[in-house]
Parts: sequence; structure tokens; C-alpha cells
Amino acid sequence: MKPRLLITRQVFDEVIEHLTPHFEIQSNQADEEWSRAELLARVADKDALFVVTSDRVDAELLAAAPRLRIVATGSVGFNHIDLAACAARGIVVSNTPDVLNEATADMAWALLMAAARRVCESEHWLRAGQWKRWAFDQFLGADVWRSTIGIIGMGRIGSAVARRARGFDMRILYCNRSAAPNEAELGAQRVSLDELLAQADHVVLVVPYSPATHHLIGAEQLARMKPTATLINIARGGVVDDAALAQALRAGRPAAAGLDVFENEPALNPALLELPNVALTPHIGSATRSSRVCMAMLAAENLVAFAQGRPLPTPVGGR
Ligand code: 8YV
Repeated sequence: MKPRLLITRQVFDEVIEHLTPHFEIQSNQADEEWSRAELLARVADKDALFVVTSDRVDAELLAAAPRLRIVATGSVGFNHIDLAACAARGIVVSNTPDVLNEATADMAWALLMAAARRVCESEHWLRAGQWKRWAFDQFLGADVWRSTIGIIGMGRIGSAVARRARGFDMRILYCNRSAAPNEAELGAQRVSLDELLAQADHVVLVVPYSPATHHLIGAEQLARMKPTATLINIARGGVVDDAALAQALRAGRPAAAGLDVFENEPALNPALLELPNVALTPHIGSATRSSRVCMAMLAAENLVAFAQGRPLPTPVGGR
């Protein structure tokens, strides 16, 4: 008998086709919103689970899923999964590294440019019919070309952000637990978080969320930034204290922000919605068709490898 697989969200048809020979699948192609109780009921008789970042895989879920052997998340981030609880049960976990690096780095740049050059703010003003005449000082923004970028977290996505910064002739600072092996190739200089915040014109967050990075950027850190700086968060909600950021943006320091991820998303802090100097997107960092298909397909590859008794291509915790 084929192992039973639960897929919590709608996925591309080709992914279902790829999985069908190997699993008895319960999918959610209608993309219904399942309550927690429904999710727990559906996982009760499953051997395998395909989740996304909004599905919390914790001790409660594992207790409801006595047969579960593998959790494949269609994301690079895995802070929604209790790895220790999975390991204690012998459940393997996979994620989708690399395939989303370039799309996510592009998104960091989309937000950086939008925040620095006030793209969203001026567009809203224009749409509201307020553009009556041109003026020298209209919507003056921050320079990007030849400015200093500060990248917090120089992993695979951070490096992709840095590579793009070279095209803008930028000075590249970064902050990371260890020196990046590609530091020289990127022309990047490792500095402390405080130094980075003090010197960068554009601060980009690319660190995974963990208890160690919870509110890494709060009121104190925001106050260290240049008043003209921008802050970009494409990492995870919770890395930034959103309430403190809203307060800082209201006071004009930093000058602007670009946010793709939020604390408690999709119910983001209402104060952010009121502010003109923040560009907001609904967690679409990896949202290009090719990137999302590759992510879903990589999750499927891990599930198929599990079904065939092969090593997982991208287990969490290293290949
Ligand atoms: C996902 C992400 O698209 O991969 C991640 O960690 O945050 C996004 O790229 C999203 O979270 C779907 O699971």
C-alpha cells in the first residue's frame, strides 16, 4: 500500500502528478482554509505531510499524527516546525533551499528601490489626483547608486542581494555569525551589527527567524540607523519589532522601510498601514512562477525520495 500524504495547500498540477505514483494523496486543490482542528483531524492517518510556513508543526500536531514519518515544507524557512519534537519521534524534515535565492534577492531590491525612491508613496499621491505641477523638491528620496548597503545575514540569499549591489557600485557591509567564504569575491566587509546600522544607507535583513533573532531590530537598533536610511525586511516577521518600527517611521528615522514579512502576518500591525513611508507587500519574496514551481517540486522530490527509501535531497540540518 502507498503511504498516505496530506498536502495542506493548493499546489501546481505537475507537482500532484509527480507525487501521484508514490502516494495516496489528500490534497487541498480548492485551497480551502482549514481550521487547526480540521488540520489535526486530516493528518491523523497520514504518513507524510506537505506544509507551508503558515502551518504550525508542533508537539500538538505530532501527537495527532501517530503515523507521521516525514514533513516537507515548501519553503526555505522552517521556524514553523518544531525540529526537536520531530527528531524525538524520528520524523524527517525537508525544506527548499537555493531555488528561491534569486527571486527573493530581486524582491529585496524591489523593496529597497521602492522605499529609497518613494515609489509607493508617490504613486498613491498621484492616484489620489494630487499631482498638479512638477517641483524640484517633489518626493526627494535617497541615493542608491554608490551608497552603502548593510546586509544582515550573508547566507545564500544575502549573497545574491550583495551581487546585485555591485552593479550599483555600492559599498557592501554585512553582519553574520561567521565570515562569508565569498567575502572577497563580493567585495563585502564584515562589521558588527552596531557598525552596520550606523554606516549603512540601506539595511537589508536576510536572517532566518529563531529565538536568537527575535526582535533583532527594535527601538534601540532603529535609533542607531542614519535618519536618511531605509530598512528592508524580506527575512521573517519577528526579526523586526514592528510596533517599534512603526513608531520610528512615524518619527522619520529611518526615513523609509520596505517590508515583505510581518509579525503575526497576515494580520499586520495596523500602524504600518497608516504610514506613507513604508512599502508593503504580502510575503511575495519568492513569488515568481518558476521559483514557486521549483520550491513545490523540490518539496515533492523530498517526499518521493522518502517513499522510495532514498536519502532526502534537501533535509533540514544539512545534506
Ligand atoms: C514562501 C518563505 O513562499 O521560503 C520561505 O521561507 O518565506 C517564502 O518564500 C512562503 O513562506 C510559503 O511557504
